[in-house]
Amino acid sequence: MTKSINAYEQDYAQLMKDCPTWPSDKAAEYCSAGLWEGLTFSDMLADRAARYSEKTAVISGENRLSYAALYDQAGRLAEGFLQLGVKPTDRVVVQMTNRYEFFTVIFALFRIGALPVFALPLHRLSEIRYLCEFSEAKAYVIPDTEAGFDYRGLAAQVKEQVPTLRHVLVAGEPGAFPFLSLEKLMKQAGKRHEEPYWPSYVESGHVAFLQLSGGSTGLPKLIPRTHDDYMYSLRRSNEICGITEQSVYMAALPVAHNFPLSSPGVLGTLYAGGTVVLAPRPSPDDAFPLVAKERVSITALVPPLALVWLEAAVQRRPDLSSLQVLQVGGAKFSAEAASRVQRVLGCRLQQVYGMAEGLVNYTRLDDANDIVVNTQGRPMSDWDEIRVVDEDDAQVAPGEVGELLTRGPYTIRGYYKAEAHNAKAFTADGYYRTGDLVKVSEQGYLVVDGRVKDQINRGGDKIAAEEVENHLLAHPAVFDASLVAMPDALLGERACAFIILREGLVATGADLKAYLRGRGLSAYKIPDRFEFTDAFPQTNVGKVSKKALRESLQAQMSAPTGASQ
Ligand code: OOB
Repeated sequence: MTKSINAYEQDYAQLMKDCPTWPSDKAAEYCSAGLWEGLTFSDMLADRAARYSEKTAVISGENRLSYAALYDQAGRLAEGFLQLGVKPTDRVVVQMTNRYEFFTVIFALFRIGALPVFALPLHRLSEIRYLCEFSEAKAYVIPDTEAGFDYRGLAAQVKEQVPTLRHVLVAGEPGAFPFLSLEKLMKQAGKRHEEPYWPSYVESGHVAFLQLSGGSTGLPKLIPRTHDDYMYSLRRSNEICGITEQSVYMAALPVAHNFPLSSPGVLGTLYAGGTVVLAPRPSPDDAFPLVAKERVSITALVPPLALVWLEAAVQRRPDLSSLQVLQVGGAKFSAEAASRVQRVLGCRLQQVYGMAEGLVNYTRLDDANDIVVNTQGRPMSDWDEIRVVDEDDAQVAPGEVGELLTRGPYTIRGYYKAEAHNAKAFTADGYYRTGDLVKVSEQGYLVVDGRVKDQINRGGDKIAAEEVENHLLAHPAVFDASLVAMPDALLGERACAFIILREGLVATGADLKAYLRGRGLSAYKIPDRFEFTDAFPQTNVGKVSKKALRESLQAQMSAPTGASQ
């Protein structure tokens, strides 16, 4: 069943061809500067398990997993995956809610050199089918049910529609579905996972997993992150955020998202030997008691949740005395709300402006209040290179607004299997075009001022306009569709779809919502509002002017009789 190590060299060579990485001179520089330390995730866990052994690594509901238990379970699952035929470089779509199995699964896959492809809990048939097909996933890992949703039903549909998908594995009960539970897989594996049985295929320069991009094009892009680059971002994030073995990090956001995963997030915490607490939901009802019970010292929220916490804390006066740092990021946090955090929650605010492609900016814990409240931080590393440019890629004057370009030791050089797109999304000298409009202060702090990418940031959830437009265009009554952001007091932005119907055909907003749901699009991508019109305003080169659409929407929304659906 298992090939010799050499046989996998070809598989790795193919994988690395599909994933553009750093030019060799840069890679050598990052190595010799000690940024890339040559550690794989599997080695990291092995080391922490030896060092921290019985210390609690992960708390999730009634389950408390020690470092030793996490290592042991990951090892047994790894053996189980190998026995199923999952081999180095194979892709496995992992859609996990905030349960401890997220960790046993991903460390199992890291160990055999298979690549987790991170899906989000809210993803549905449309997204998962695409991820499985595009990554040619061999397996798909799900929870049984969560928050009233049965992932097994979704997986049954995916399995039927994606013939290359061989296995569905369930955290919890497979029920009547013909899927294998992780527990059973682990039991079957027995003891063979113990050293020195394990061959080591995995190198720290290899791609460790594929992360999902927020996207701005029709189909989501996959982000290849290596052990070396990600580990560096964890180590540096830990330094900035003061994460040590005493830290208790609570993941309130979905754990597979890059922010709670690595900034410094759950992986940074495990790197430091701290304790991870998984909140089933981020609401004050669920999260406040957990903070008090487990003495949580740091957590991360998107702005709308931070607003909800601020509101709830004023009313309930919860015990948040252990909380030292609240990180807020994923979307712009208003200065007004930012200025209330310390007073209301009794902890330090840290603004985090990051992206799954790499670059993460933090305000520092000892920064003056003015900086913490009014900026989105500065790059975590002196090795991050940033440029702020105008439409012709010319550098703007200091302090002026322009698009942020970046490259560095943990920012990707290209998406997975996306040659044509990469040519546009990266400059010839390897800078990633973030699509964000920023200005940089004299001290090097960034303020996010808007965006040029065609994306809606719905309270941290990213919606690629083109993806939703393509689904709408498939409706027989829709002649043209254009999705734009509309301002929202809680979420920052929501999505509005402008629709031109085909002559003589009718469809209401409710019809189109139902249609999108029927196509398996996840709920957060379903437009919040529909506007029907006869024509779209155009730019002078004849493209749809989304700016004009946004302006007409604003005008309607502020008009006293503005109709909405
Ligand atoms: C994080 O990652 P993604 O990949 O979901 O989204 C990245 C985009 C950025 O390009 C920017 O448009 C927006 O999200 N964004 C912010 C922001 N943080 C992210 N816009 C304004 N202010 C902020 N603080 O969202 C992410 C990844 C790692 C850490 C934190 C966030």
